[in-house]
Amino acid sequence: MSNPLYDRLFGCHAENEAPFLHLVNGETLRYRDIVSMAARIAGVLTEIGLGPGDRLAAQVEKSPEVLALYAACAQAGIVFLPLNTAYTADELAYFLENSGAALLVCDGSRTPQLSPLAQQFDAKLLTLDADGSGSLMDAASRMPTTFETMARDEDDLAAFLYTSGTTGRSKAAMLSQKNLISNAETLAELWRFTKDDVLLHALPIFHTHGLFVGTNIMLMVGGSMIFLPRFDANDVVRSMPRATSMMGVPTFYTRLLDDDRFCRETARHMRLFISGSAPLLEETHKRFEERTGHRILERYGMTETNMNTSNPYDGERRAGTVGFPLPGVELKIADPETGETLPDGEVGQIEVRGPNVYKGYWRMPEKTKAELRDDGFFLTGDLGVIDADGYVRIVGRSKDLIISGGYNIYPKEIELLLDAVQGIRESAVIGVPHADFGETVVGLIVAENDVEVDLEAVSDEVGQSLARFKQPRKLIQVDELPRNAMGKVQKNVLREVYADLFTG
Ligand code: MCA
Ligand code: AMP
Repeated sequence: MSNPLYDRLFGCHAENEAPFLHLVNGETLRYRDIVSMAARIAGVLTEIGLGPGDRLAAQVEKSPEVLALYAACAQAGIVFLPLNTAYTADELAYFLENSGAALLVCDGSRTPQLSPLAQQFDAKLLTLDADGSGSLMDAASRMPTTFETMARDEDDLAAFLYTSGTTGRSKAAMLSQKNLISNAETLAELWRFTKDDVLLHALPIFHTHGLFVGTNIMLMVGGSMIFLPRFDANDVVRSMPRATSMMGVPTFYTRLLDDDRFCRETARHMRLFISGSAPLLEETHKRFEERTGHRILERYGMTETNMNTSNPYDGERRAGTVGFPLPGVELKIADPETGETLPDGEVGQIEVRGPNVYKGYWRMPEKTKAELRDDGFFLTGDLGVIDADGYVRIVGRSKDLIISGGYNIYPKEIELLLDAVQGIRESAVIGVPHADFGETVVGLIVAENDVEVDLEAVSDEVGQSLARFKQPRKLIQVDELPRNAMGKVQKNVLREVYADLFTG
């Protein structure tokens, strides 16, 4: 029976003896090991009642078992919904309720907090710890190593990824099998990945970058990955001589450049360095080339679209640009107000269309309508321009978004929490330059009746329900917020005033 995603990424490796994952403890897992582990897990999932179209939410540390869980979902037709490990129980409650997940898989240490939530939202709960132990794998060990693959169509849903929004509510981007397959196929070819490649994998696997770009490409070509639990400069420098390629957010590259051990010799065997998820400074691009002789290949994507553009493999990798639209992807620059296409050289909103573009937001038809045109073009909220040679340059954002270390943070979500604190009249959250994370979060607050606010207490209060990476690094009390004639808060003014807070 056909199931394109499972067949292309996993089923084809059922007999493959080649290495798939090299772990920090020196162990190597072969492709066939992951495929049989996936079959056992799929057995567990169906036994407890999950079937095609059901959602499985997973908030778990990075481990080979998580990739097997992803494979199991594909094989059983279940929608895989990975969640950032930094999310708090409050954040989880929203995701469980909104997605209607039938099962939550979480780290054992979080069971006391998450078990009541799972009950509240009628989801079953199984555990999976970073070392692969827990109730999921216990049950899996009693299952057969084969599982009859569920028939699926390439238009069927494969995954949900939550992405926050300018209104403060997260939306689940629905990704089809085709979205994932088409993008991995295109990128593998464009970036010349083969089974001989060894990808240095230090990204999290709960986002597009680490899962659908890095991992899917390697699965598609049958290459292997040095699978690090997280980015740690020591481990990366030590492992790099055994790798051929790496994908990272700009913070990976600035951290490597800050490390004296990272030199030309470390990167001698490398074929390709790729950067994305946030803007790579031209200065970083230049310093990296000076240090290693390699020009980083920058690309541009989104949760809703996977990858849209890439600098060329051969040809000039132009610093400060995200390259050309991928084969099969249409990209235009449009007037943000009228939607009319603008001539090359003019700044406007980037819109994209292609097999990579998602199916809409789960149970949010109005939000889908606002961002996905009837003709299939998706409004990215990024402002860009196409230069005379066809390179796309991202020059800003029409959406109010902060990107810190590759994680997206929507100010609105934090402002709503700050505004709800007793004694706070209003707030504005902005991103300011930060040497390590690119941007970081600053909150400006105005008190009721000009009373002096206990900023530490406010920070603790909002911290209860916000993942650490979203929490303002600094809160500042101000008398008032600057506004334009329409009464709208002028965040650009605030960004200028506080520009040097972390870099000055
Ligand atoms: C960790 N912290 C952060 C971040 N990460 N704070 C702000 N921004 C972050 N990104 C917090 C920690 O909780 C900790 O808090 C403190 O900062 C310092 O932690 P540190 O050990 O330095 O952090 P780390 O564990 O080394 O992580 C930094 C990192 C990591 C390596 C940059 O955030 C990372 O791997 N980012 C990649 C994200 C990613 O994959 N994005 C792709 C999204 P405290 O000490 O106070 O407790 S997909 C996407 O964007 C699109 C589709 C695309 O185009 O790819
Ligand atoms: P996400 O919501 O995590 O999918 O983040 C997508 C956003 O990340 C895009 O809309 C861009 O604003 C940003 N982004 C991704 N890649 C790049 C890049 N190479 N340069 C600048 N911004 C990027």
